[in-house]
Amino acid sequence: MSQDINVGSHIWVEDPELAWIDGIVINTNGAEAEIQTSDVRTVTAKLSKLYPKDVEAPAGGVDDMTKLSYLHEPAVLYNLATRYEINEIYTYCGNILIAINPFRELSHLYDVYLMERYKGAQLGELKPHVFAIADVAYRAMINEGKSNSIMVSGESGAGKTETTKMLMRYLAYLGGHAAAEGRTVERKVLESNPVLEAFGNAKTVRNNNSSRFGKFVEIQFDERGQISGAAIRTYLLEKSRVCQISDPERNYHCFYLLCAAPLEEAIFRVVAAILHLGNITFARGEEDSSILQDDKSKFHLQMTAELLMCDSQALEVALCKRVMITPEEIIKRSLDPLGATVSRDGLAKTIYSRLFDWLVNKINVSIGQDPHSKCLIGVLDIYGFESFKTNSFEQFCINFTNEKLQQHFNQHVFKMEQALYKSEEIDWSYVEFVDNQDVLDLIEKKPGGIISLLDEACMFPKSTHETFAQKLYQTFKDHRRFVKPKLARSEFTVVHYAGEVQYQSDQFLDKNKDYVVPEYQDMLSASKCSFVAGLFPLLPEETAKSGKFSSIGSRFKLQLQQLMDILNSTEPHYIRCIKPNNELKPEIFENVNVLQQLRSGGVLEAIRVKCEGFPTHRTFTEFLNRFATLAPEILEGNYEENVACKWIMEKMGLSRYQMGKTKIFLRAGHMSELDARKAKVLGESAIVVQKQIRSHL
Ligand code: AOV
Ligand code: MG
Repeated sequence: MSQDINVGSHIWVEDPELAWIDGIVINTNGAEAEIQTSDVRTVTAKLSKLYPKDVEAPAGGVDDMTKLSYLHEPAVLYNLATRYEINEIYTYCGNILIAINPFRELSHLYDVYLMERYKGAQLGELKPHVFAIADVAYRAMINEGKSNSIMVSGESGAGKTETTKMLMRYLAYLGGHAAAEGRTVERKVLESNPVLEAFGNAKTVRNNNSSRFGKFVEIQFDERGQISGAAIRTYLLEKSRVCQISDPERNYHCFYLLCAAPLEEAIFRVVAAILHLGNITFARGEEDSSILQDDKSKFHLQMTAELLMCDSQALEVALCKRVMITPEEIIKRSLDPLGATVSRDGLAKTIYSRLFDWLVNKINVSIGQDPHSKCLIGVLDIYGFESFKTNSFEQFCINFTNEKLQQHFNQHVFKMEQALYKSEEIDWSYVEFVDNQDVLDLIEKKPGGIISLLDEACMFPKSTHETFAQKLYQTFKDHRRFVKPKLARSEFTVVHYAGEVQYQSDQFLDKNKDYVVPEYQDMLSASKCSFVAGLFPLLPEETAKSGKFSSIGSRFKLQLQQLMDILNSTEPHYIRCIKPNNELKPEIFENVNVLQQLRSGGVLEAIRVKCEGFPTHRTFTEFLNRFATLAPEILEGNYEENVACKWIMEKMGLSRYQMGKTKIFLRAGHMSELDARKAKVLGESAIVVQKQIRSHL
């Protein structure tokens, strides 16, 4: 860039506070430049660190990054900031949509009138919008008979869940049953959102309505393109929140809803029981045993038992004692108050997660699946990358998920694009990008990855979190994505694609064990409330006895792999949500913060690939099937397919495309241009035919 920079040049220069600031070069010695910044300061910087500023850039920014005349980090950032200021929260980057959280109602953006306008419109014809992405996915599914998926990503509070709801509303609009009576499938799908949010969302420091579970909604369509069923899959609900919250965070919304308006219904019995359960406290009894602390605790125990319709005596024993089975005998060991508290929390978490799974299942049954559906659109709303002061097993799993999705994104945008160019032998110089396969290996490789080592530790009775951490330090001492923090005894750091995260391993072992204490299992499956008993179905004799360890981490890994398999069989679309500030307030756009998200989400790299590359490719046959009408003369002659494709492009005056071995590669904008021409030609010929018909009448 530096060769174009002289005295008088308008440039961007790095700034510690604003990330980038614009200015004019007032002096240069060939290696460095003196710059007057727009906030009237004089700074010096290396020429190689400066970027040219487009002085003719449109005042309101551009709606697609690929239209920027200078494509670099400051231009991208400035474009987003400019647009955000005038409430343009959506911007394309080729066919990726960037959505910046407005933190204010923009209801005019989502009304039915607008939905109607986006219906069938070409991408880029109207302003960038979530509806446009959903529309593209829907058309692609109809036209190509292939499943599509829309992946919404971004950090906590960036707007993923809100975006997902808009997508679902629009898809329901497109595939809805206009004149149907009663509650249609699409209504039920939409109505599932508030229920899931009540039980799966909570206030956190990052987001007042943070999803504490991952969600993949699979909307099934019939051959007429109407919604015929749906399935909601959920991932890893954060169970610990039921018993452990740090101010100012809150527990799941449903607990407060219950307090605000007590409801009869079996579900709320269970929610209320969990609340009472949490109020039971223990004091030290004889020797190392524990007893209920006071009359209040006795009352709460009584209430819990009543609500769960189980025996209060059995509940008390189950909380305070633990049955130990040794080869010789069965002993009942007393738990000390701390042990009893841990046991109480374990029970609360188990009941809550069973309740959540039950709800999801109930919703799925009520919506109904279409076993004949061949095409679906999947919408993925999964927890964003998290890095807190203390990060535990939950953050580990969440960040693992994000690594997986990042790889999918990388693979799609970068690897597949490049591999294709290469196999088609078209001219393409490689674009560097950060691959994260090494982090994934570190986490999930079998054997030897962190999850495997954690499972081993869980199965070995003598291990503690410290021995587990030591094992990690030993195994990964030379891994470039693993760091042992200074003086650490049980913490470890993973260098994720989006930054370093330090994990506290102390609860990893407990949290990885998926285990229901048999006493609880027996007590609850014997509940007189059929709903409660139903949450704890009797286990087959062997599984109950063997006490075999089942690992949450490994099961989650498997679930994630299944999700990736589904995603890999679809045509993906991406929406990158950005959180403009950490105050959760409108009109604040923090440059450094946004830039970090653009970098870590791979948006900047994707922009480069998209612009430099060829966003659309079609086999020669596909291309001719679609556009032969533009040059009917080629149907007469006996041309080779690639010659015919070239002919069409030249006839339309389009250049800078490339011919591969089997495919034609189009630049951004070519496809819509061709489609528009085709529509015009078809319109004209329809008029001719109509005229002919009329003349015969
Ligand atoms: P998240 O899903 O990405 O976080 P949400 O979708 O819950 O984030 O968005 C957080 C909040 O931002 C919402 O409650 C809204 O107040 C506001 N918001 C987001 N998008 C819009 C929009 N398009 N228009 C108006 N307000 C919006 V998490 O689930 O925490 O990762 O785990
Ligand atoms: Mg969310």
